[in-house]
Amino acid sequence: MSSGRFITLEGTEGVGKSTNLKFIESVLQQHQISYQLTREPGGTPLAEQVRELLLANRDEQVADDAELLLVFAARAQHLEQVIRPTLATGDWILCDRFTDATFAYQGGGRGLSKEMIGQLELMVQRGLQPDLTILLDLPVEIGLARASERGELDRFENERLGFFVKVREAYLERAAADPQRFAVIDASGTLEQVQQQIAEVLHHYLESQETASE
Ligand code: Z5A
Repeated sequence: MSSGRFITLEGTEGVGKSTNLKFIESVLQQHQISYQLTREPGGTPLAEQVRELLLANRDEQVADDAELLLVFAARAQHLEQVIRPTLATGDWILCDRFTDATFAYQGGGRGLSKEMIGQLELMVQRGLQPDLTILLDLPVEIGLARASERGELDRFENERLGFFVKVREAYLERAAADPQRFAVIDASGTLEQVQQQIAEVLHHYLESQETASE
């Protein structure tokens, strides 16, 4: 049985990831693709506990290196328990954030070195990469205004505008460096306009997979 495909969804605060994940699921279902929806940090009971540790507001300052290592600890567990076994059955993985978020938040936002993140990536992923990454892109001010409609803010959401500007730049830099894997979606339009773009990306990708398997 051939390996399943690994699709990730990324973006800064308020870009509409949760809203559009449901749309992506509906497209996969229309194509009768068997998939598992999961997220990072999280995706297993242990990794979800690490997520709680990472997102909680606390009086103690969290060291940037500690944050990075927690992210990768959760990822190692997620890969071992969910991502690799699922892909091995031929099912697809649809993952809400993955390592591009680490390069964007811990690399761009916190200023940690890309080389150090890359070393952890190699250790934990051993070469495994998403097959397709959909990056929802939006000016930070618009995203923060959208997100402000939500309730209490977590530790990341409490960051300042400049942090998210650097996160966005890091995402766009990664997308530019790997245009084969990334599809950058302009998320500033209406939901219908955004979903039209996502549908085009997915149809193109699904067609390419069908052609490859013929
Ligand atoms: N993190 C990290 O630091 N390092 C890592 O390696 C990883 C993660 C993996 C939790 O992620 C945090 O973990 C994250 C980075 C860090 N922190 N932040 N920020 P998360 O993915 O769980 O958190 P999130 O960014 O808050 O994701 P979300 O819940 O999916 O939010 P969203 O993108 O803002 O999506 P939304 O709730 O669907 O949309 C926001 C609002 O906009 C909502 O009211 C929608 O109705 C509205 N919306 C959506 N689309 C539109 C359009 N087109 N027009 C108008 N309004 C819209």
